[in-house]
Amino acid sequence: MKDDCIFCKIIKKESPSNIVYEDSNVFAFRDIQPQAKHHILVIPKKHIPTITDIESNDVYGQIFSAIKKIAKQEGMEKGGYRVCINNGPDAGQTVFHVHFHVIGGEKISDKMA
Ligand code: DGP
Repeated sequence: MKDDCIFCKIIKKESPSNIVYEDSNVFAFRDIQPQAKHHILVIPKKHIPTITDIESNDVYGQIFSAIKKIAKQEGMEKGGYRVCINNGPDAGQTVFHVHFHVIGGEKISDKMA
């Protein structure tokens, strides 16, 4: 945990969030600026700044297992959804605690950039 990280504060419930899912390694909550009907941020509980800093592939397994459950829970399984990561400042990463955007619940733009 990093004291000045907003997502660490959200995990610790020191800052409020709309929680969608939680297990021992993964936390998920609704994005404050949704880009579609459903826009959920799925994050490792461990503070890792960027995907470049991920040292164990276990993190990806834990995250994608959670995403699969969340998609079912949110009713996005059938229609599909987008999973994206902004990695680093050029890609628009603004919060330096790894987060996977899960976006769907409606037809979304096919533009990736
Ligand atoms: P990115 O640009 O990929 O780093 O995305 C950061 C996302 O995090 C952005 O879509 C807005 C969201 N966000 C930032 N601060 C908060 C917060 O305090 N609460 C919630 N729910 N979302 C936040």
